[in-house]
Amino acid sequence: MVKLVLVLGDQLTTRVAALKAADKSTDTVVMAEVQGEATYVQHHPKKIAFVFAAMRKFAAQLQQDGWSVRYTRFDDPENTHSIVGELIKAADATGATQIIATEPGEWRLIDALADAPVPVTQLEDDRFLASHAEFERWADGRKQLRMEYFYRDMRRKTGLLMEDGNPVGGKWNFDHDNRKPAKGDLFREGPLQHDPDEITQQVLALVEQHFADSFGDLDPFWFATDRAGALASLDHFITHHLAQFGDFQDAMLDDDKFLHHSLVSFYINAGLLGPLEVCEAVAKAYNDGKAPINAAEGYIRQIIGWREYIRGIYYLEGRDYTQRNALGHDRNLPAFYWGAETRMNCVSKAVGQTQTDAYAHHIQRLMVTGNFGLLAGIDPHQLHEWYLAVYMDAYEWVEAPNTIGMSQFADGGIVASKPYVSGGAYINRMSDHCKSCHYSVSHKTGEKACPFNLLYWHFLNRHRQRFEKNPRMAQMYRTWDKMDEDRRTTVLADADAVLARLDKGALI
Ligand code: FAD
Ligand code: DLZ
Ligand code: SF4
Repeated sequence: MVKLVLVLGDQLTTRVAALKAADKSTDTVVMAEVQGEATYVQHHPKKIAFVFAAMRKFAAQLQQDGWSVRYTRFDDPENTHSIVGELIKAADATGATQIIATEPGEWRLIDALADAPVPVTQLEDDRFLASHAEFERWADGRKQLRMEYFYRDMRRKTGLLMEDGNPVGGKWNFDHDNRKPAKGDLFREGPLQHDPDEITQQVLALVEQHFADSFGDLDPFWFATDRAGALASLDHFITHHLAQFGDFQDAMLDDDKFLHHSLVSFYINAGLLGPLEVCEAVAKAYNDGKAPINAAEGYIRQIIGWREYIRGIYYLEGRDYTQRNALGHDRNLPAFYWGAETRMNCVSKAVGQTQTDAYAHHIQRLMVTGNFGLLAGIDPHQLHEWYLAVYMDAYEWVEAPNTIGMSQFADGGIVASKPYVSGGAYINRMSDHCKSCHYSVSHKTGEKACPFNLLYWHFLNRHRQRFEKNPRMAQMYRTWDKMDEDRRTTVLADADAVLARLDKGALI
C-alpha cells in the first residue's frame, strides 16, 4: 500500500514528524510549489525565492537519499496550485490510500488538510521543545502566562546553561546588561553572504517573472538555501557576532542593518537548522570562553524561551487569535509601510531594510513599526498581514502572537503585561536615527515634534480607563497628569493633526 508523505515549505528536514514516520522503501514524498501558499498574503519576493529554492534542494537531497519524491514546480502546467489539490492528484496517480503530514504552522492549512476529500493524518510537529500538551499543562490554571517562568522550565528541561540544577552565572536572566546603544563600526562583519547557485538562480528568474509586483527587492539574494549553508551562517554568527549579541541586542543604527543579530530565524523556521542545535552551539561557545554569559543566556532565551512560548500561545489561543482587537483599533495601514515616503527616519530605515532584505531585527519590528502602529491605532489585523507578508521568517504560528499579542496588545494582555509603547526618547537612546530625522525628538509639540512623542500621550490618554490601574504604567499617567493643562491640550491637538494627516495619506 502506497503512503503519501506531505512535506511543506517550512518542514525541510528529515527530522520532521511525517518523514520520521515514513518508510523510504515504500512511501512517496509530496512537495509542491503552489499559488495558494505563495499568495495567501503578498509575500516578499525574497521569501518566496528562499522557500522555493530550499524546497527544490531538499527534494533533491531526499531523492539522493533514496526517497521517491513527487515534486510539483510552480510553472508545471498540471499544477493545481493548492496543497490539497496536489495531494488529491498524487493520490489519484499512485493509488495511495493513506496520507500523512506534519501539522502545519497555520490554522488555515491545518483546517484545509482536515477538510480535504482525501483523509490526511496530521502528526504533531515535534521540532519544538514543548509539545502542545506540555504547554497546555504549563498554562493550565495560571492567571498570567509569563514567558520568564516557562523559559526557566525549558532551561531545566534542556540543561542548557545549567549547573547542578541552578542557572550558570547565578541568575536566570541577564537582560539587565543587554540594553546598550551601539556605535558605527566599519569592521563589523555582518551576516555571511551566499552567492546564488544554479538552482537558486532558476528560482530567482521564476519569482521575478511571477511576483515582480510584490513589495520587496528580489536582488541581491544572499541567503543560504540549504542546510550546509545555514550551518555555515550559524557558525559565522557564533565566530563574529555572538559575543556582542547581548550588549547590542536592542540597538539600531542608520548604517548597520544587522548589528550583532544572528539572522537564522528563517533557517530555523524552515527546518534547515534545529532550534536545539543552535542553542547547543551557543552554549558551547560560552563554555569555550568565546562568549560572555549575558550574550549566551540572552540568545538561548530568545529560542527556548520566546520562540517556544510564542508557539505555545498560537496553538493554545486557537483560530480566532488573529482577529482579536482588544483596543478597538481600526485605522488603515499607512502607505509608508509599503515603501511610500515618510519623514520619520526610524520608520523609513526599518521599512527600507524590510524592502531590501525581508528582514528587520526585533527592536525595529517591536519598537519602531509595531510601536508606531499601536500608538496610531492601526487595525492589528492589517499589521498582522503586513508582518506575515514582508519577513522571510514569517509563518503565522510565530508571527501572529508576536504581532497581535506582544506588539499590538490586541489579545488584551496575554503575551504582554503592558503595551510596548514609547515616545521618541527610547528610539533616540537606542539608535542614531533621530540625528538625521526631519523631526526633532526633543520637541514635544509643534510641527517639528517627533510623531512618536505626540502619539504616545494620545495613546495613553485614549486608553486611560484600561491602563491607568496597571502598576507598570501608573508613573506615566502621573507624569501626564502633572503636565500643565494647556500643554496637554496642545499635545492632543497636535497628535490629532498627525492622525488626520495619516488618514488623508499626507506625508508624515
Ligand atoms: P536574533 O535577534 O539573532 O534572535 C535569535 C533567535 O531567537 C531568532 O532567530 C529567533 O529564532 C528567536 N527569537 C527571538 N525573538 C523571538 C520572538 N519574539 N519570537 C520567536 N522567536 C524569537 N520571528 C519570527 O521568527 N517570525 C516572525 O514572523 C516574527 N514576527 C515578528 C513580528 C513582530 C511584530 C515582532 C515584534 C517580532 C517578530 N518576530 C518574528 C520575532 C523576532 O523579531 C525575530 O525572530 C528576529 O528578529 C529574527 O532575527 P534574528 O534571527 O536575527 O534574531
Ligand atoms: C511560505 C510558503 C510559500 C511562499 N510557498 C509554499 C509552497 O509553494 N509550498 C509549500 O509547501 N509551502 C510554502 N510555503 C510555506 C507554507 O505557507 C507553510 O507551510 C504554511 O504557512 C504553514 O506554516
Ligand atoms: Fe523616529 Fe522621532 Fe527619532 Fe524621527 S525623531 S527618528 S520620528 S523617534
